[in-house]
Amino acid sequence: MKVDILTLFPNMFSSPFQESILGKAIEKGLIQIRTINIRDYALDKHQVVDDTPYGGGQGMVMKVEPIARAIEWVKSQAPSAWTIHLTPQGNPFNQKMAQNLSNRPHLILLCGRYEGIDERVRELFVDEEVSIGDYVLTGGELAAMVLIDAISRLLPGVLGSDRSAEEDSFFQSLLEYPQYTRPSSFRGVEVPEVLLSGNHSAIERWRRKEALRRTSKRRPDLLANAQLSSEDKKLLEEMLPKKSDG
Ligand code: 4GX
Repeated sequence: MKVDILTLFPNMFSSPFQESILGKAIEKGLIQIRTINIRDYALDKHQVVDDTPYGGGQGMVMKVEPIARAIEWVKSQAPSAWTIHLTPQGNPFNQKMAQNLSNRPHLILLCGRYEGIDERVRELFVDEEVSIGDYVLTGGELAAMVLIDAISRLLPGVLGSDRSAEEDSFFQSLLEYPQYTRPSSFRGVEVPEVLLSGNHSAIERWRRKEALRRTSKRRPDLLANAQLSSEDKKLLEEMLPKKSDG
């Protein structure tokens, strides 16, 4: 997958993409990321990219021409690239969107600053607006990184192959079950006995039940949309609330 990031702050992207899983994916060529400085596409000699809003009001608005020229430059190489604007006005980002976007060969991520971008950018060049949540960032850069991180781990070869299979089916749209590793006792808190039992079907059942417990307690909205088997419904019914779930 190719990703072009249009930003006024390309340096923000250097270290997150050098580390760990994302760094390896880039090294392996599974994902190609470029940053494009919108300022390089400004037309005047002072490379101005913002201006005061028509109608008055606070702050500055990103000018249409530099963004238009930057997008058109990318599109001249990749006409079918899909252009996303990161903004709190967009569709809320979720795993389903990450999955759909992971099938696109080329993304353009447009990161705005100030009070936003001239509306004509959206009208003429943007295919989709995406929000990573109901809070206000200082710019779209961190939101773009969130998208890239969530999408990259779904690309073939980025994680172990067995990982994605599990995610797809059984545990989709449930919260995760609790995890433990050694030691089996820490400051008087014991690892649940079943996990030490070696009884794999009992372990599976316990994990499913704990995932259901957490989801019903913390995110009942997710449970309403989950595909539950009759066994799941039985597990939910026999469940007593646990103190540790609040
Ligand atoms: N999920 N921001 C965009 C500039 C801006 C201001 C007003 C449009 C209108 C964000 C988010 C986010 C901060 C990116 C403001 N754009 N992006 N930026 N939440 O908060 O994606």
